Amino acid sequence: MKKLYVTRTAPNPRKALILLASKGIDVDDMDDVDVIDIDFAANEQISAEFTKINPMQTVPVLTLDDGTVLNDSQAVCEYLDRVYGERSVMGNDVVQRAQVCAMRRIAEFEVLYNLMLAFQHSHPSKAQRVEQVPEFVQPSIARATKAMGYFENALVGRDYLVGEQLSFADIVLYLGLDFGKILKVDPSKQGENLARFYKKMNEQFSIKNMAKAKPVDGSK
Ligand SMILES: N[C@@H](CCC(=O)N[C@@H](CS)C(=O)NCC(=O)O)C(=O)O
Repeated sequence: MKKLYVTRTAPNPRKALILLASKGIDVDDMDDVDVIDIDFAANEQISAEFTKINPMQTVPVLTLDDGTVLNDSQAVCEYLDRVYGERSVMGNDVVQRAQVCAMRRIAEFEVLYNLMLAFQHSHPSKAQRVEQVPEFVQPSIARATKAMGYFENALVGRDYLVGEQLSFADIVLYLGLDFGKILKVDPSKQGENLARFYKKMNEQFSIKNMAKAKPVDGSK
């Protein structure tokens, strides 16, 4: 059985969960994948058991039947995209794949990464993991919001960043915008096109809307 280690509230594992959901696949209902929830509040990501699986102590991680360990969200998503569902969210042809790659990297490195940096350097829960430099926080947020302007323009007259269908670039941009809320960067105030894009993505892929239905007795 393959194992997918995730924390359902964290952006990088959410990439994998949203990718599957966008293909109509319920991660908790896959025949050949067991989902293992890693609880950050209990520091499970730094436990000895999990460190053996991923010495980087991060999620997501996908382990395959032959023992292969994929310990990076892009690698996990490339694998899931090729193996499950009909349509690739990485692009329908060579040019689209390249366009999705470009947009995804800009969304990742300029928006999501800078906001994650701001969070890591400011949030008490990250103090043990990161040598916090408070001076990083505001410039990182400013860099992320500046890049949002690029996406605001890219979305003029369009529902998606590339082509006519949702791609992985949209998923990463959405996660960047959503993560901004933790740092009080309101995704509905970064331009009308981004606001429209965020609202539509959030209706489908918010943490709340994707929450695992738990039995009332809490046995699962
Ligand atoms: N390059 C890695 C980074 C993954 C990453 O940073 N994941 C975060 C969650 S979004 C994590 O596991 N953090 C652990 C922690 O903060 O202790 C990837 O994209 O998979």
